[in-house]
Amino acid sequence: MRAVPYESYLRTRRIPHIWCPGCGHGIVLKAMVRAIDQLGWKKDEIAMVSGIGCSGRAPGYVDFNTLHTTHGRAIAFATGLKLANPSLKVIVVTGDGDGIAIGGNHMIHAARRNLDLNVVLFNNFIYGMTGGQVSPTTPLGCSATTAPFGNYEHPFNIAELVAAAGGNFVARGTVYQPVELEKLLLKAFEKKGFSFVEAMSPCPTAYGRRNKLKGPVAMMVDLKERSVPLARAKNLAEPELEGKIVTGVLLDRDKEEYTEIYRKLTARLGGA
Ligand SMILES: Cc1ncc(C[n+]2csc(CCOP(=O)(O)OP(=O)(O)O)c2C)c(N)n1
Ligand code: SF4
Repeated sequence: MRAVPYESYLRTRRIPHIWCPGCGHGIVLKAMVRAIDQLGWKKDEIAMVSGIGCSGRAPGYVDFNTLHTTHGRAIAFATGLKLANPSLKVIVVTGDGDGIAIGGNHMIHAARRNLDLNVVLFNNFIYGMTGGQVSPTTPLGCSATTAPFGNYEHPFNIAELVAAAGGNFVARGTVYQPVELEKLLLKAFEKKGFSFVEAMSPCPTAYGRRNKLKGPVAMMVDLKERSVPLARAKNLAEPELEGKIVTGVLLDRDKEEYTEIYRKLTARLGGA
């Protein structure tokens, strides 16, 4: 059988993966690997770092330099890695729990510093790995093991949070539109400075079953119906955007990158 072009990036001996049937995480990983393949990056120049969660398992399946760290600390490890070796292309894979609950402070400060990291957050609205607890993106009223009568907390709009914190690039895509997602990832990976892609990825097991979304296909249809490209969203009033997922490039700018500022400072002080 003919190998797909990006297959050399995969640790095929680790497959089958652990993700449930219908989980969106594999689609996000495939879009990432296809984007990397288009960029022609060599395996050894990439470091993929994750925390803990179903999303955090992604680096186990790719043949890059990989680091599976502790829950919420992927960005902290990635920061050290990037500062020690700025030539590495450092990609962080995280979940809505890992990246924006326990790891939220690392996220906003890495964005503020505009450190040259490529962060991909797999947003499935729930703590998938631990069986379905509320996360900071669980929609109001939705059911979770820790909210049996419905979630009574407002969720974060993660992409807007990160854009407000700093960084150079913020985008949002869904696994229902994998080609579009791949294009967004490609742009993010090419960007110097902090880039962030929020990839909406269904969790049929811990979120869908509990929220009357009857299976992976229904969850895909839900993503399709709720997605609105940014260009169209700009013509809609706020109430019309309630519950919608705005997709596309939400922020693209060119602030000076952190390791460059740092190197300039150390050079001025007579360091290496
Ligand atoms: C310090 C610490 N606290 C809690 C946990 C338990 N834990 C493991 S994964 C996880 C949540 C994962 O959710 P998310 O990051 O959204 O990823 P998903 O599994 O949904 O992809 C939690 C709470 C842990 N491993 N370490
Ligand atoms: S529990 Fe949810 S997030 Fe985890 S592998 Fe299964 S479907 Fe995916």
